[in-house]
Order: sequence, then C-alpha cells, then structure tokens
Amino acid sequence: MDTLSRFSNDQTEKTHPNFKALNSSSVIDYVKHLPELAVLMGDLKDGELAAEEIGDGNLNLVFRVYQITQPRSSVIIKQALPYLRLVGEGWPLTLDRARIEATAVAYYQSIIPQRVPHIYKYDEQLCLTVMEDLQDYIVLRKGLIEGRIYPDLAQQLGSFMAHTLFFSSDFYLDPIEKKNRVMQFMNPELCKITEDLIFDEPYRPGAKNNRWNVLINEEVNRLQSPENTAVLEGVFCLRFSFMTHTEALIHGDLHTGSVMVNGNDAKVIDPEFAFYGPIGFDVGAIIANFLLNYCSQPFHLRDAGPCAGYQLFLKNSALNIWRTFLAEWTSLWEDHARPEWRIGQERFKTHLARETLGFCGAKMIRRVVGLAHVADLESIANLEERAVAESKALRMGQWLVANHRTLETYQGFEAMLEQVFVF
Ligand code: SR1
Ligand code: MG
Repeated sequence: MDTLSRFSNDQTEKTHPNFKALNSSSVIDYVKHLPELAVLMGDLKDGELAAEEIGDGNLNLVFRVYQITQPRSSVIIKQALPYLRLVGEGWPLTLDRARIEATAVAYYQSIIPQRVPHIYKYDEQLCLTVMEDLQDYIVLRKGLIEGRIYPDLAQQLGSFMAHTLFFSSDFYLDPIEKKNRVMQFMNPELCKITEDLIFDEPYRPGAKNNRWNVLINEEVNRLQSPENTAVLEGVFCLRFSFMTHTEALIHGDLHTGSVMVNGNDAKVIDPEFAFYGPIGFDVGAIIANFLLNYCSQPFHLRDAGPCAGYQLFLKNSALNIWRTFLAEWTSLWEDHARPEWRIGQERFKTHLARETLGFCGAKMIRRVVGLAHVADLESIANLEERAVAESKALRMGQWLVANHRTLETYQGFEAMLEQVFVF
C-alpha cells in the first residue's frame, strides 16, 4: 500500500460525517442560510442568487456566488474534495487541508491583514471557506503571461514573507507556543505530495507522474542520470531540509497562481500546503515562478524590445523580492528577536540565501518535468519554441540546485541569481 492510500476517502465518513461536495445549485442554498452573509449580500430571497464553478487549480472546488441583480455583491466559496481534483477519485486526499488553510489565513490576518482576502466563515464539516470575492483582481500568473507590470509587487511579496515567516519562527515565539503551532500545522499528506512531486519524481527515471515535452528528452535523460551528482546531492540536501527543518509557518505553495493582483495591490491565497518548514522554500518558490515566466516571455511578447523590457521587470522583481525580504527580515529581527537569538543573525541569513536559491532551482525543474506544469510554459503552443523555454528553465534550475551550497555569504545572493539569467 503506498503512503497516500492510507488516507483514503473512507476516512471522510469518520472525520467529516456531514461532508458533501457542493454543486452550483446546492452552493446557493448554502449561502442563503448563512447569517454571516446577510448584510453583505442583502436580502437573499429565492432566485436572487446565481453561482458558477470557477476553480482552475489542481485540488479544490471554487464557486463564485453572486446576486443576479447586483453582480458585484458576491462571495467565493472554496471547498476541499476528498481527492485530488487534477487526477480524480483515484488519488484520495485529506480534507484536513481545509482546516490548515483556514488556520493559516487567520494567522496571516493577524500579522499582515492587507495581504490576504477577508474570510467570512470557515465551515469545519463541509471543509469550505467563504471569502471575499476579489473582483478586480486576477491571478498573478495570468498577469505575468500577459506582460503586465506590477510596480509594487516585489515589495508586497517580500514584506508578506518577512512578516509571516519571522513572527511564526522561534526567533519571535515562545518555544512552547512555537511547538504547539508545529503540531497544529502538521500537514503530512500535502507535504508528501511536495516531497514526491518536487524532490523525488523529477529525478527518478520511470516515475509514473512525470511528463515532459518530448523535444527535451535528452535534457531530461541528463537530469535523471546517476552521474548528475551535483544536482542529485543538491536535491538531497533540499529534501532533507524540507522534511526536517521546522523553521517557520510556510505557505508551502507560494507560486504565482497563489497570488491575486490588481494594478497596485496583491493578496496571497491558497495556503493549504502550509506547515512548519524551511523559510527558503517560500522565498525560493515565488522567485522561481518569476524566472519561469522570464524563460517563457520570448514566446509571449514576441517583439525583442518589449520582451527585453518585460524580462528586465521580471528579473528586477525577483531581485527586489529578495532585497525586501532580507531588509524587512533584518529589521524585524533587530526589533523583535528574543534575547537568546541576538547573536548569529548574519550566519542565519546566509543559510536563508542558500536555501532560497536551491529551492528556487528545484521549483523550476519540477514545473518542466514533474506532474504539475505551469501555464507560462504550457501555453506556448509550438512545441519547439516551448522546448527552448523549458530547456532554459532546466539549465537555470539545475545550476541553482547544484551550486546553492557554495554561496559564501548572503551578500552574494544577487550575484549568484543574476548569473542564471544568461543561461
Ligand atoms: C498533485 S497537486 C500538484 C501541485 O498543485 C499544487 O498547487 C502544488 O503545487 C502541488 O505540487
Ligand atoms: Mg493552490
């Protein structure tokens, strides 16, 4: 029996006896009976509401429920299913992820409320969250594919990570409280997905979930060769860190599909993979997704001038995410670190810089070779062009995974990251 099938659907009846998956009709009934929404949605008489299922992620149902006569009066309902939506009922998945997500968002609300949507209700039995509909926002990945500029985004994301990661770490929390939170955020099934999909399968010939563009077969063979030792050892270290380092409450899936943006604001969504893990995993993940988009842009913005300009925005964003994160982390440490942690900050920042680079690389590789790809690359229709972008992403990712441990000081972070853009 493999590990995931231990947590099969039949657990659902025991843990959530009243669970039932909603559809676009039953979700309306559900909303009508929510006192929490009476003010927001006005008088919810029969027939006044409509709903559509708008989920495009890998895991859950997402409904938009709105008043027909006033479509701007709306909410989002996100419901976990007892299986992985991307694959179907053959891949059972814990419903506890809805609790993890609701608890993580509540934590984010308490630390940096402007960076998350408002939550109206968490329903423990139906494993769903009723939240603000970010009507004027789009998913960041879409905005980046379209070549939109977000001037404040790097600062917003860097600041979000510095605050949420610092205030959940041992550097700030009482050690007993911190360990209680480690227990509260135990998320073994979703961690197992990450362990398999990011740190194992892309490097394992024959892993059944892997898929890639046939035109990069040779690159994938080289990636998975036992002689590719620098990369394989780098992944070993990153995997070990991911599985054992309870540094802070990390989002756990902080890619550009987990950020909603409008012209000047950004909100982080979807922390169902949250758990106590290595800080660099979040920082590396978001930077990786800017780099993936960078690789794809010659085949979206085809004119050389605009493409180069946009790639510069992406590169500067990646660097500015790190700069903001580092500056705000440093200042939070100086102002709030517990006395026993006062000495050693410089060394820890070098650890963060190394792991950010390494996780960034691993996150790039998995999106080219593993189960779950990204639209930045997948939407390049011409397979030869896509292969060019994917090969570049693989070269960047492998170099970062292989070399991240050689970074001597965090002050060299930017120089190291800048190197990969020319690959
Ligand atoms: C099997 S789930 C695939 C991916 O979707 C999520 O967004 C995570 O990134 C996960 O690895
Ligand atoms: Mg998600």
